[in-house]
Amino acid sequence: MTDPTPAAVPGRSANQAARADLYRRMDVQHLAPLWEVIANLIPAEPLSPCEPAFWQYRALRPFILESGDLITAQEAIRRVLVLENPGLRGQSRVTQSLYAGLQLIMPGETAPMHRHSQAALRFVVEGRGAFTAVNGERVAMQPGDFIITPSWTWHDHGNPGEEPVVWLDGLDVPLVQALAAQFHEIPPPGAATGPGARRPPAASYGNNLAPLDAPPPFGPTSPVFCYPYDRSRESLEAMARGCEPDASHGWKMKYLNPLTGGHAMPTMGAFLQKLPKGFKSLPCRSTDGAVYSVAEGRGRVKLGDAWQAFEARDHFVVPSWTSAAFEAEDDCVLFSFSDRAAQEALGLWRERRG
Ligand code: 1HN
Repeated sequence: MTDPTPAAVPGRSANQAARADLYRRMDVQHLAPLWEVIANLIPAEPLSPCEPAFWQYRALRPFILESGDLITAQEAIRRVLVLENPGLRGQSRVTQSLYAGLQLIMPGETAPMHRHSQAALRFVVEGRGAFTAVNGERVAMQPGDFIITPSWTWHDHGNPGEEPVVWLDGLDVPLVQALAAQFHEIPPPGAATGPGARRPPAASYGNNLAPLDAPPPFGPTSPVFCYPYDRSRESLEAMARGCEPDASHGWKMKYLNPLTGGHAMPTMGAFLQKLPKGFKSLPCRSTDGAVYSVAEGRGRVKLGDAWQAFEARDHFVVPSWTSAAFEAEDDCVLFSFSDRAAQEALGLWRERRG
């Protein structure tokens, strides 16, 4: 009787010992055998330690406010509670490629200016009266606004208002780290913001006009750095009046760079979608792990195998290639962001329905 398993092949164990000896001798030359690891390097489908996770805003809000009593925005630089993926603890990651956190700025505070090569996006969760400035140009932050801080632009935040203001930060920190392209700079003492050469303010791009012959002010990033919620909502409603909802995504729109028609940012895609009351989505998975912020409504999301109820201001993460399905109890509006822009640019993005 022959045993077909390789371990039973005559001479196998001697061969194994010779291999181990080879590995040991070549190790000093910093050489390793691919055949021992190749299956993990190219799995049949995306493989990631990132897990589905859910943050109920009602449960985490007291921690945000408590941090407001214990540390100032000046001292913290950025007072943020990081949404750490439970499968990636200690790494400040919400997915393999993305960072997410909830930032608090109290009335009267400012968060100091700096710039970095990592790009940031904001989605305002709670409160009015704060602003963020990009290269010295201020924009008011209202709940539901989507705001961009392009790579390597000077930015600071302030709250001259009367309420605590909280927003979701999304950054491409782990992606930039993987590429070892991290730079960070603070202004020299006493220096005013360095917006660099004079250029048209971002506000001049907000009405479907661009200065003739001017180069894009932020390279591949949208020159429009605030997408106010009321106008985004109007677009969603117009879409909903014009067509049937997609079976998986309802009515879903992406935030655009009007100069290119592509994603607003080169690394991250950001989206707003409406799920009508009673909607039950067809499950869907895609290669871009996404972070969601519930803007309006109540419903349920199926993350992998588990259903989770959500309401406005809750946050959750759908990892790469994890099936997600939605059920809307009311009309729901969901904001989300992911690394889809980078994946599409690299020809990697895939989606599978059902
Ligand atoms: C950052 O600069 C901000 O500018 C927020 O508001 C979160 C997380 C990691 C690194 C830099 C901000 C950040 C960050």
